Amino acid sequence: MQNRVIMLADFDYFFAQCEELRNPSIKDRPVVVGVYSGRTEDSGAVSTSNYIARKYDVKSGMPLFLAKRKLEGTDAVFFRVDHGYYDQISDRIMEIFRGYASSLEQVSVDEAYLDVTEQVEGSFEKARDYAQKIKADVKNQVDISFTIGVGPNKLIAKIACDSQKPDGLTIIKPEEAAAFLAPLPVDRLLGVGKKTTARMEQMGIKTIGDLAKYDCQRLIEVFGKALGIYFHNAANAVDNEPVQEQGEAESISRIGTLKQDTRDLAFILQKTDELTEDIYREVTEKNLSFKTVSIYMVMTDLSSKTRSVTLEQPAKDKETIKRNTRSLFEKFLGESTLEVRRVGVKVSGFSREEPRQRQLTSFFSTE
Ligand code: DCP
Ligand code: CA
Ligand code: CA
Repeated sequence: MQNRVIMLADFDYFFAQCEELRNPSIKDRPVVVGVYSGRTEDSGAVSTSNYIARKYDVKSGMPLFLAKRKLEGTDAVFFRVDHGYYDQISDRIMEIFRGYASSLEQVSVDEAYLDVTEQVEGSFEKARDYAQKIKADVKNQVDISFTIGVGPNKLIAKIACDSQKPDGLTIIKPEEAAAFLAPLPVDRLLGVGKKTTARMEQMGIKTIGDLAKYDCQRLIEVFGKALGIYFHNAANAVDNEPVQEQGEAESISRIGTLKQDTRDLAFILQKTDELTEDIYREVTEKNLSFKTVSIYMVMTDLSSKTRSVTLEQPAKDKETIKRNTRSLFEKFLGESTLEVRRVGVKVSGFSREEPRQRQLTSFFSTE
């Protein structure tokens, strides 16, 4: 088998970068995104922060009051998490990635594996240019930066990606992989937590290199067959897991910026009809029916809103999207006095239409 070329892309300081994207003037200030519990003004935890805030020792998971204290005297800005908005940005980038890979496996809102073996003809030299091209394309279209790790498998791509952030690009060729892993502590491997680290330390195993040389039979005795073999292979940079789609997309959406801020329904619908054309194309390609239509808007004061309607029957036609988008906007404009700056349309609640004929055939086929 030809060697594989696998990439892991991980968006830089993602939630905070999204906030910078819609408020460009804050880019050179410390930015903190928090989950506010609502008990008191400052109770809650830091979700993430930009790299300027990290210089002040602000970390994910830290209580917000502590982050505030560390940033005292600076012009830091704090935001409340807005998952709807981050998902929209993420969806747009994943859609771009899809065009660059034979298969795409999204692992979280800000991470995806791309199998690009065919696209770069198995060459790690070509992979460097290819990765730069993907970065530039996303920068151009969405204006978000991210870090890429490239390796012969998912394991190496992931560890390569973690080794230099932000806006990094680390390429580990197959012949370099074992030496790259060797000096790292064992807990850098997926599945090696606190307990396993302690147990391995008792056995004299500290680094991945130690683990690679350790007798595989003995590992199986201590950790069981499956885990023992996995540790042995992983430490030796062996990982044959394919890059796999994680099932169907849960929604298809598009957003766009209006030429000017407005409350004019016709002007808004002109834009959403454009977005709908695009959504409809994808829905048709994937042969999906949807049960929910949603609209999304960012107002002049940069607050964002969504509204949804659930259909009585699953639908798959363009008119249903347009008609529901229209009535959602009509209703929304009646409730708000602000002007609209960006708009989005989303369909979700998918089912896949399978012709009856085919269901029967596959039922009777035995291969
Ligand atoms: N996140 C969170 N709470 C945490 C860790 C992360 O809410 N304890 C959220 C916010 C992050 C997003 O998940 O933006 C992605 O997590 P990452 O670990 O990839 O961290 P970032 O993208 O923020 O930063 P980095 O540049 O280090 O990847
Ligand atoms: Ca990230
Ligand atoms: Ca991540």
